[in-house]
Amino acid sequence: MRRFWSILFLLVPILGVATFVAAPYYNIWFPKDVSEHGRTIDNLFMFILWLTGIVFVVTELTLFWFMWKYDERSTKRPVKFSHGSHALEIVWTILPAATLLFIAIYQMEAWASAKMLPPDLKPIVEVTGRQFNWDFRYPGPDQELYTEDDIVRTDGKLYLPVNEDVMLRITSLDVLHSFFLPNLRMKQDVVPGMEQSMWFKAKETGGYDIVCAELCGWGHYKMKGRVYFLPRDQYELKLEEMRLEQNTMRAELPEEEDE
Ligand SMILES: [Cu+2]
Repeated sequence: MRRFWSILFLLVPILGVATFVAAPYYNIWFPKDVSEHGRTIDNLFMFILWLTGIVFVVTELTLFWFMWKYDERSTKRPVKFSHGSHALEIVWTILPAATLLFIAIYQMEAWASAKMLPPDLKPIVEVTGRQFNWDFRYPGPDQELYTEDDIVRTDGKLYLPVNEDVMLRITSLDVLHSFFLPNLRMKQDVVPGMEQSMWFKAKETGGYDIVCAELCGWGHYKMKGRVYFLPRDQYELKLEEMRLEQNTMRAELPEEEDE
């Protein structure tokens, strides 16, 4: 029991690092990146992870070493109190400040590529978050949103063209949500009363998760969807299929009776 606490504290960096090393092998690491700009985001993440990881390990090892060396039972010398050191305080203020400033400058390009330079495109889908679903509105054949021929879907499936810059318009009907596409490394807060945009280019076809990343009420956990990236021709076929489906449903609605 003598060295119990120092050993226990040593386990923190060991298990902490082991978790990160093992995570990719147990498939609890990042999902596959299928976007054009995702690599920039991942590189930035890894850079910050290494930086903070090294600081974490060094701090934890120092803590362990102090606990081990100054164990109260093996050290009989009385404790000496210090009233601080100006030099030390300046060092531990400037070092983190300089590091944070460096990260702030270093990340600017990644942020700009993802959020600051929208392509000159019209939104091809409007995404609406509501408790607890993602609704999608596509422009119909006239290519204009908010017209008679819009296609509105509430089944949580979003269809987009692959290998093309895509612009989305994102709104909320009720509370704060966050439109998160993990495989595209994209996340956008959705604020009621505001209109947000999101743009990206997917490099691979397939179906990927859509999640809500903002606790938005009791059903937050089930506010999920899927985004499907299709080649241009299949995407257009899908739009046409959804349009016909919508027309059929509208035709089947009972006629309003005149009084
Ligand atoms: Cu939500």
